[in-house]
Amino acid sequence: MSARSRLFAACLPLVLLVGLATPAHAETYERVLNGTFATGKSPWWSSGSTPSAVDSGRLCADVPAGTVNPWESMIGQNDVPLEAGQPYTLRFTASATRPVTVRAVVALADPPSTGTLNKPVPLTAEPKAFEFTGTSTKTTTRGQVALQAGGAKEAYRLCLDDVSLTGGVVRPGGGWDYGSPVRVNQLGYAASGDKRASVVNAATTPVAWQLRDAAGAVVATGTTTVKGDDAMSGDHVHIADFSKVKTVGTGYTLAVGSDVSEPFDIARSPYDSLRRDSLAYFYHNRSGTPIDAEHVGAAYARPAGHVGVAPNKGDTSVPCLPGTCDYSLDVSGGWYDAGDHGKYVVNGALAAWQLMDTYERSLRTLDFEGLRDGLLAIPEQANHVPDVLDEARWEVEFLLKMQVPADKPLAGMAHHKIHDLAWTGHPMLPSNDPQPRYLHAPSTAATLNLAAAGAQCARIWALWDRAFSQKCLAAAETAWQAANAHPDLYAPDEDSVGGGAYDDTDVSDEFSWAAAELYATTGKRVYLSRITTKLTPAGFSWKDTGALADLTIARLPERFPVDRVLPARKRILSVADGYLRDLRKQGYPNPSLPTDGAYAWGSTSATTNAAMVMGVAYDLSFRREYRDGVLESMDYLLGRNGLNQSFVSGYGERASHNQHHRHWSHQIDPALPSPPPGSLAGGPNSGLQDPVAQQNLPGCQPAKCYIDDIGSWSTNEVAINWNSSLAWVAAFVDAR
Ligand code: 9MR
Repeated sequence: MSARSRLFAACLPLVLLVGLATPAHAETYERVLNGTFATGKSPWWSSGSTPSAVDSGRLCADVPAGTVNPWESMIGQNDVPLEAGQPYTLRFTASATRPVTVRAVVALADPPSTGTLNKPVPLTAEPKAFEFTGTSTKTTTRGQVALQAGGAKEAYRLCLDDVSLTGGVVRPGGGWDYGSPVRVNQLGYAASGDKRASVVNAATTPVAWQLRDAAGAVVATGTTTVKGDDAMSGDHVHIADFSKVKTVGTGYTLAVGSDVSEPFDIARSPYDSLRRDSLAYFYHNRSGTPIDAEHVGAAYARPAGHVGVAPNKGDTSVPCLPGTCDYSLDVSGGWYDAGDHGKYVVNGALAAWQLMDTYERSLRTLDFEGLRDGLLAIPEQANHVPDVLDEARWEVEFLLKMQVPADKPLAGMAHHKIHDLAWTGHPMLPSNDPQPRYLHAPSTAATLNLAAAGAQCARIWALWDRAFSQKCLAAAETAWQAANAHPDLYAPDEDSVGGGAYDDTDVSDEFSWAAAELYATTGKRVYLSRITTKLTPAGFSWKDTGALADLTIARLPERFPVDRVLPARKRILSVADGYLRDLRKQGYPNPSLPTDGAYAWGSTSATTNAAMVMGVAYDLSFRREYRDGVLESMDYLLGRNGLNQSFVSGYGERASHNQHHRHWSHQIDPALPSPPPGSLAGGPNSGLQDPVAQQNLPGCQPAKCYIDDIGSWSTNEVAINWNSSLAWVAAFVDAR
């Protein structure tokens, strides 16, 4: 069940009540998106056999002859919410270039495809308006509105306009129930750390709280402090502080009146398994190798993806997108970026860098667990190299393959990305992906990120594998030179069919970060003057890497001039102070407080990246408040938030488990697994860029713009750069 269906099940009595009290058709909530095609085709689709496009403001489809069943040729829209027992009215205008009868259908998108209505629609060349009614027998977020045109004797053109489906009593964006108003870290609190809960409560004076053990006995009491209105969530919040309790135990709950939190632990090492699970994410998503049951268990084992075994085209010889170059490269391996099967150098280099930085931190802070061979269940678990490095190398090897060979035009640059020609549907195991895949044109940003990760790789691997280290260094320096020769090859934002764009038209930050890494590794003065960026409260992301220069300097102070080191340290402490202030002033402890009041795509990674900066500040200063800030950021991620939601699968009673992923697709195919433990959902995103978010979240407060539904790629995807950040922070909070 999706979170929303669970919610509907939970509020069924309420819905029924409202339903009974409401005369049929009293509510005219619109349930289809873009029914006039004013904003183009999306989110409408048509069957593979039935090409369609918007033509003079209508959606027109070329229906082929030769299909048998009505559903073999369709135009439709998915993710339409339906409520059991509610009447719906479907209206539309349609025409056909031959006199035909098609069917108008409102039904569940997935088997058993239970229907709300299924009516014959006689069409002629003259556009005609139709109206049908029906009652839904199911409550679902996965309804479908479609015209079924299969079975045509001769081909014709079908056009559709002004589609509307009205009905239901739950206001679009409404009907949410977030469970207990007492919000805790649903995994648990470190016995030695602060322990706070956020409580949604309208009272303007403190209220009493009780901490209960697993048997229900009260072990501590106190009163809240009133935090007041929380801008990002819209909640009126109190804070309950039970830091004084240090007794280790499981099954604690916090009660405020009759409101009781989800259960949680107080533990000496609550993050021991998250540290490993957040890193295991990467093996699960390796491309070009079978994922062995011996390492992941039978449910997650799968054949190698994209190795050239049909129906895959294989990444072993991938041609350039026509018109960009005229060769093919072996770009097998690496990690799939996210819920899709694309592989992107900009993002891959950042994720690999963050894993390698986790290693460098472990080395410098003598965190032996982080250096352990055998930390992870991966094929390299007994090769006498720290597993976190083995995992990062899997990606770095791929990044190196993306570099343009010396004898080709733009030699030394890195191809921006490789991905499918068209988006594939769900579910789709990597080994079943039938799409042609192409190398996209080289970009300066990809080249510089390769230079940065390559330089870091060279430094780190000098200790473990000299030949690989030298290979990384050569690639990094070549990339640097190539980027300087071609400083403005930007990846375009419109290149986002079949894969993400990762577009960026300002690469001054990438130059600076690459220069910092290259200087740290080589000590060559030419790089020093090219470090031009600073850490600011805006932090860093795949697009903005300038802040990473300061993190590299702080990581390796002995390699930089002191007049670079001192200001970098100062900035890190001051930005971390700002994150702490932002965390403390809010009702929920998120160190990332966007200045524009909107959460961006992947907002949980803004949280983990801010936590990483606080972690580095702790390493520089040993000031406990920074460590507390990182721990409290974990509280936010693991349930102490406006949604009472843990964004990490497998961690917490109300944890995300329907993240957008091509084969962790249990929500749509029970034979497939849910995301494995330790997979971070992108989280609240004010942009609502996908139809599921648009259907279920309009009008949401920024901190509540999230739905745990596989169709919501803009709020609920997973991605390597988000999990690499979670892995860094999980290692930090786990380390002694
Ligand atoms: O993380 C990316 C986010 O910052 C962008 O706003 C978004 C749209 O361009 O793309 C995100 O990255 C996605 C990528 O383009 C394709 N693979 C999945 C990534 C995570 O959603």
